[in-house]
Amino acid sequence: MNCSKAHGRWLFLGIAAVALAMAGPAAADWALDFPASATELGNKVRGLHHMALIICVVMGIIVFGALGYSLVKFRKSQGAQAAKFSHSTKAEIIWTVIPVLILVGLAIPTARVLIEMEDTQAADLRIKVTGYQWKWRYEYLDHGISFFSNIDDASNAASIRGAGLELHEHYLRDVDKPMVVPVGKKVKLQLTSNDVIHAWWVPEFYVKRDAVPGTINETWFKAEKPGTYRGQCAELCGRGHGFMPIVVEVLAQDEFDAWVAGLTAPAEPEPEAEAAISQASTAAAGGASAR
Ligand SMILES: [Cu+2]
Repeated sequence: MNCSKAHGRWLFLGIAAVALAMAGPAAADWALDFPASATELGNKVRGLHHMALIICVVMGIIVFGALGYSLVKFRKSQGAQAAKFSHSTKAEIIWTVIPVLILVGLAIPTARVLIEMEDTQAADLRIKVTGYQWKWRYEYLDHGISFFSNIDDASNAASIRGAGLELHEHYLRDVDKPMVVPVGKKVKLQLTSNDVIHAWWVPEFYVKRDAVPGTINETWFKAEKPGTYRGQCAELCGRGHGFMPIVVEVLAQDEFDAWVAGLTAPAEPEPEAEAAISQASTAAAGGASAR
């Protein structure tokens, strides 16, 4: 095979690879950046990431720019002569002090946000979150409410191979009973697991924490506006890992109170059941007096 033929083949393979990469459906809905945050703390985390990224990019441009400039400007073919010195106290001080200043500049705001992230004190609401293969259990420690949150029936039915069912908008991202919280309130989560390690993750809250058996991990969030927020288990936990979504419903305080009242109100007995009970107790009393 001659050289130009080999070049042609490589060129063709290169063009085909680029065309394939651009043609996929993923290219249509790609996006940059993290999701918009639904919490104030999430905004701080996002801002921190952006700040660090900008510093890294600026440093990269300066360092690689200087490197590239030196390689081109002082190349041997231009008659450049290498400097002969082996130590320079001035240069060493500069390249020690500048990185230290950059790192301290990054560390101070980072530590501030990390401390805030870990501060679960003074919460308005406490929820114990337990991971199960493959569902979540939410226990409202201040309200005596507890329930399992399973993947929704429609997703479950459609996920069966060959079912031929249409996939709905929130396929694999919907549950039968979501976690419900009030807006603008600090919600403390206490996470653990019943079996293997899971992780509770809602991207818009910027919260992702492992649920480990035998351990309680804590985290918190305070949603700023009502709405439905979705997440999923973020720790590979077995066959059904992709089938344990998380949905958090953020409601206004009065709606939340109504939701709590609906779950905690004692169930009224059915009229027939009531009649049957009173009949049974009359019969029991009669039986007792006859004895
Ligand atoms: Cu899991």
